[in-house]
Amino acid sequence: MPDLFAERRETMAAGAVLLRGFALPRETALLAAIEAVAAEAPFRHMMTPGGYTMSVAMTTCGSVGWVTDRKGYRYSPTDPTTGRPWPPMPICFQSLAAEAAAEAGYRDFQPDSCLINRYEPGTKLSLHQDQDELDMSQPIVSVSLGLPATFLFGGAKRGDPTAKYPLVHGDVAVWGGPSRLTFHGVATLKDGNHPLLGEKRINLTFRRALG
Ligand code: MD6
Ligand code: FE
Repeated sequence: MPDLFAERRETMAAGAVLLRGFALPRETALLAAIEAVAAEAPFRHMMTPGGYTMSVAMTTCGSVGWVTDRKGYRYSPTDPTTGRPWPPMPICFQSLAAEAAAEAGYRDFQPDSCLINRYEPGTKLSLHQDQDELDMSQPIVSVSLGLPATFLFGGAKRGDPTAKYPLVHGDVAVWGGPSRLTFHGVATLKDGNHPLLGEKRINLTFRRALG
């Protein structure tokens, strides 16, 4: 089969690619699914172990969800705000994640968790590594929706210089292998109004959290 996405693929680093516009054909289903998840497991601002409230609001679907509080970062099978299991991962999420991973060269990606991040103008995500997952051979698939953002992509050490990548509605980043533990973050979101999402950006990050 011809590689239809080749011309919209950008390599950020070994193992890390941007698939520009990959999620666009699915935007309607994705937005409906996000609303359904958030109706069951509302967005919340979690606290870091150091006692700071995160400016980015988060929720999850899948069998486990990433949570943080004064006790630390971990994956939890239940939503701490409701005590109930997280909503199941919608089929349109699973297929998007698996197809994007395959497009980037990672076969058989079966995420068990999708962290949903909601940014409003003025919010940001500080430089971090995603290191709470058990199987580091699995990639992360990250979907950007709504307002544009600047993705900060550093190196293996916190102090390494960071490259900046604009991420817009529909872009998908797939990130694994030698890049899996790269420090990264999102710069302060600028004001704006997206035709479908208004004054916000939503990011979905799919992970294989349990081995
Ligand atoms: C975001 N993304 O784009 C936050 N992590 O809102 C992440 O923290 C992230 O995009 C690991 C891999 C890809 C990502
Ligand atoms: Fe991350």
